[in-house]
Amino acid sequence: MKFPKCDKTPLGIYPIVDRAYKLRPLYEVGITTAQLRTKDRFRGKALEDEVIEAIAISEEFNVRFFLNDFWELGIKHKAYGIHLGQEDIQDADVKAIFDAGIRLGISTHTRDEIDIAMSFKPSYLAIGPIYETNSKKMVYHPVGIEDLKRWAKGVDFPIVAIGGINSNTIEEVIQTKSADGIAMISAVLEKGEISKEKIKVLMDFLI
Ligand code: 3NM
Repeated sequence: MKFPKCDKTPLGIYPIVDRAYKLRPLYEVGITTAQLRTKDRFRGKALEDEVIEAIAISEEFNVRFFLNDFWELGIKHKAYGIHLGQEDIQDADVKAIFDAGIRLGISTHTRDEIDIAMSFKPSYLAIGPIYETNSKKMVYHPVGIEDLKRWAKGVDFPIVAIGGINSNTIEEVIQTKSADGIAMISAVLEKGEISKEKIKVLMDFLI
């Protein structure tokens, strides 16, 4: 059981948003990978509607859309991929995700978690937090650039770097040549809304 790849184009700048309506402006400036991470904001029908909206917009723009956590809804509505944390991966029906032909991304924070994630043969694995971040309560020290490089050597799956990456730090992450994707929450926002200007600046680093 090996999860499908995410096609040959690098995942690139990979914004994570909390609302489906924030996806369209990302796609309008050329983002090709994104994630919806609503956490506890919605439940029931409101959550499902948000997922349906997110998948519809992503299909319209042919973007690789990953749904965080809600793997049953991801299967039901045919998301491009599902992203799970270390605990979620233990509880999820990973075979059902695989059987649905959906991609799988897994979060990791330590070398041991990388080994656990690799045992699932995912489509990518995320490593973080690379730097300090205020966007998520962190239990681990930042990984840093050197460990990112070191850990990446033993990983033969695409890596997504995450945590504290912004226009000041992205260059250093790119220089490691270890990350296929660079995920970020706060760096694409201005007062909580998507800033196309900030995204354009970030995307320019990848050219
Ligand atoms: N996961 P920002 S760090 C959602 O290390 C998330 O697994 C992380 O937000 C991990 O780009 C993180 O604002 C927050 O730092 C990323």
